[in-house]
Amino acid sequence: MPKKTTQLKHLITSSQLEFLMEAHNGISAKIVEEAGFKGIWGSGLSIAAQFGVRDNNEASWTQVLEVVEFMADATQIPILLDGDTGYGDFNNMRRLVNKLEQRAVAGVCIEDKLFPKTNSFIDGSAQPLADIQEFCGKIKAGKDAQHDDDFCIVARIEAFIAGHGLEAALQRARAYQAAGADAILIHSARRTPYEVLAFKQNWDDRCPVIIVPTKYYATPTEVFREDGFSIVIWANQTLRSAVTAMQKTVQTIKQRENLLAIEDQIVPVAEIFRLQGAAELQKAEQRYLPPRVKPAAAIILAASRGEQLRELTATKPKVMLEIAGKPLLAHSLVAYREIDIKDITVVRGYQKNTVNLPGVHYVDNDDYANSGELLSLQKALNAKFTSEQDFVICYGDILFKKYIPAILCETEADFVIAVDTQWQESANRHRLADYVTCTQPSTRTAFFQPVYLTHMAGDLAAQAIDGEWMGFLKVKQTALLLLRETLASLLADSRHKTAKMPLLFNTLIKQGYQIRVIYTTGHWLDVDSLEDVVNANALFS
Ligand code: SPV
Ligand code: MG
Repeated sequence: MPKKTTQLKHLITSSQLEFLMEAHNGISAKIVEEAGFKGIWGSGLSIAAQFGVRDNNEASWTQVLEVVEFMADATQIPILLDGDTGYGDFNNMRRLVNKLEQRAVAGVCIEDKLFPKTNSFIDGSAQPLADIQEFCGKIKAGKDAQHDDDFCIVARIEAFIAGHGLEAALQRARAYQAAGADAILIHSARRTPYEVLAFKQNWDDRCPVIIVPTKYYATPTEVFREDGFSIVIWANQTLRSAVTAMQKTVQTIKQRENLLAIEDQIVPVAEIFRLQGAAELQKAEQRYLPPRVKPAAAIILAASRGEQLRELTATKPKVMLEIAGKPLLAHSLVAYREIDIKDITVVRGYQKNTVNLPGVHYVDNDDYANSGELLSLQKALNAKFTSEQDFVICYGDILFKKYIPAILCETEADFVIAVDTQWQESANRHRLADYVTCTQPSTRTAFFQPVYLTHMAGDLAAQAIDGEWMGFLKVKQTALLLLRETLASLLADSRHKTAKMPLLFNTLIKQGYQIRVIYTTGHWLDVDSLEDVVNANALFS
């Protein structure tokens, strides 16, 4: 595609009638381009209006420059900026031309009035015109300043607007053309095109002539084509139609206090995203950003009653027992959410209707009385899990510090478990616990080398024990299939219906898979007995 300056030059010099359509910001420029226009009119009136100020140089020239830069960034077609009077004398004009070139604006049109100017349609005859020689100097300075030979400077003649006749307009036009103008814009505020037609017929085609038929809009475009005009500028209809639409929409919303009446009349938000090029950014993100890791999910196994707690669990399972003012399960939910695990599935069974904390997915194991943890886990996996995220499996009846699941999530391995080195406490109290033997005991070297589980059981000999499993298992997304298959083959054997998690671990190990161990010490509590409930409350007091 040719440079924008070259494109504009071609439009101006082509032998056929061309059109520039007004735009006043990035999105309107894009809309003009998508409609198929070959060029854009950066209207001074419209740019001022979108700022909410008057067309009297109230917006500074650098503010206009900012807007036109957004317009140029948003489009591939050339922009002819309405540069008013050049915002000063010849020196300001030179700087303007350079700045426009730097911002990929293809050309500028300056009008022979005085700074600060007023829009031609507001009391035009009262507006003094520039001195011809002074204006010629401005054109020359602009042409001398441009670095790109194809940058265009259009000289706009306001003689008709100011009430002067054809001869005055032609005299100015000749002088401006001789000073180097690439085209003449002959402006008129009449309802009929006769002024501009007379100008064109007497001009002798010394250089291309541009018109703005805002007031003589009823003239068939064929007339302009036949008379050999170079460009017609539709100077402000984009802005005006936007104002019509905005007024209608906001008035309706104000009256109805509801969006129903307008929703189908306006573009969807998706269309705004398209115009902004949101899809390109998404593609670029895939290319340049590190892959986005979906936060881990959690599965909390909470189907059993907790018989040891007797009457405390007569009407609700132990995960719903109050500890420090809220259900035991709620403590887990808080901890997980604090480490950004928000996708939480709870498997419930006993008195399931009482397990009703908000913001979690529930999966029911209605056969809780005759089944074990592996079946509950299988139900959870079947219910919702896909291999898009890692997940942590844990029991619902434990209290823990959030760093424990957090460390598991950060550990790069298919299966990771947390093991408490203070296993003697449980052993001394003769409580049920899952003890582990590992590839190394917890020592300084174990801190630097990965440790793996070799066996897990409730009845290991004391000398074989390296710690107690805390009830947490992190599974990497890539190991989901393996976990599903292993569970399926175990549970296909009806003897395993009541099986617990250690069977899963030992089976995986037997099959040659590794279960990484993270040693930590304390900071968790398994709530199994009345004594545990008391201790748990004490933890928070
Ligand atoms: C503009 O669009 O700002 C113009 C053209 O200068 S007109 O408003 O028709 O004078
Ligand atoms: Mg203007």
